[in-house]
Amino acid sequence: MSCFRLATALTAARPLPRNSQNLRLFARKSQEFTYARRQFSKALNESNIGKNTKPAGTLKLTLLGACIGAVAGSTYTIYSRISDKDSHKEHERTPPKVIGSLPAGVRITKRYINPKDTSGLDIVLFQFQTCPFCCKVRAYLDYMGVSYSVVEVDAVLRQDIRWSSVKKVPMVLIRQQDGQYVQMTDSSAIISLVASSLHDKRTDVGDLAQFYPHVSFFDDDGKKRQDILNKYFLMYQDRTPKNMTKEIEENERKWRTWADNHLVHLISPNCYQTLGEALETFEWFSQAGEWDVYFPKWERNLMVYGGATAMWAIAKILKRRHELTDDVRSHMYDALGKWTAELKKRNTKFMGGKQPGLSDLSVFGVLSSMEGCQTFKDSLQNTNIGKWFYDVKELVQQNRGELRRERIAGVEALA
Ligand SMILES: N[C@@H](CCC(=O)N[C@@H](CS)C(=O)NCC(=O)O)C(=O)O
Repeated sequence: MSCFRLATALTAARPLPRNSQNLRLFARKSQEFTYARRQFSKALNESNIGKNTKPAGTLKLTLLGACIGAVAGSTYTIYSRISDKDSHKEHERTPPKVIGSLPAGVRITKRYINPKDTSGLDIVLFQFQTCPFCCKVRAYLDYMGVSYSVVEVDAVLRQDIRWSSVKKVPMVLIRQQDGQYVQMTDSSAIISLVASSLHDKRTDVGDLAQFYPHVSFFDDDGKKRQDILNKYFLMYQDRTPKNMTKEIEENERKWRTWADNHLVHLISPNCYQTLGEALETFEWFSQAGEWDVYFPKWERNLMVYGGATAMWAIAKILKRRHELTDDVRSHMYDALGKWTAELKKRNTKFMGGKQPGLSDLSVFGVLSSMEGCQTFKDSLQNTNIGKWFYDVKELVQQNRGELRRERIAGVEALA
């Protein structure tokens, strides 16, 4: 399939993460090999072998060189095999899963139905309402006026994703033309896939999803990891829109990456800084996610009190991991200042120009996840983020489909 071949080429052409262990290992071995070769030539020169020698000496020298070369080559190969025995597994490529039908027992919580939606997409989003990654996906779907169904997953028990081997949200199931569902994980890959599909309605979404395989690699600690390396790339194939310049694409990728790799990591250490703030945050989650509507009281309370305590403890680890100082708010203010300074420099309403682009929607999505938290209120007072945030919010809300509830705690599905 040509789509898949292009995906293969794209992934192969893209550099692996610069700091990945396997690249370093490869570089080190190349250096060792080059060094060994240089040492050998140097030894030859210094020993004067070959100088003023007769033809017979040349033959001997050639044989000697060949033998040393063979021994060095074999040793190097054996050494490589032993020390790098898993290297053949380093670039495993796992395409998105396809499942025959919606898993039994999946309970749709609500739907957003937009009568103007022409995407032809049938999307089921598994989410936690206030997870920043899920907020990003919703911000994009809402802004683009795409209809979708939501399965609100209980963050503690996670019964609604029991069928899936991936236990993280957001996750989507999107109906292919053959009636099967392609399962896409990772917020940025989901957004890129839907954006690619909106751009290219002729190609089956299942085929486009093949452009986003998980690829394995080793991280700095030698741990094997997987990621969707193409997740910030839209698959325009040979139909790149005229107004999409390389500069715009690169800038979008830069800020989308920043939202995922930097901004998002500032949220937990801020919003769960103290046990009190963690509880307040979870009460807001409960309110925003309408947990009292969708879950029985005992489950809601478990999520609020269990979640707040767990996150308060985890936030301390995250703060250390991301090397944040005790003044966690200042990191948030700095990040928001960086974003607004860039907008000012560009002198545009949004990073995407007159309308929000993918990076606006990603940054907005991440920030909207903490809209009811003290951190957000403090950020409004201490930075200039408010104007841009509410401008994006207005457009997202304007374009969003109509809400239709499907599941109420203790009540069977609404007609
Ligand atoms: N890179 C992923 C991250 C998703 C993620 O970490 N989701 C969290 C919720 S905010 C989760 O599901 N955590 C559960 C777990 O790690 O088991 C994305 O962008 O979707």
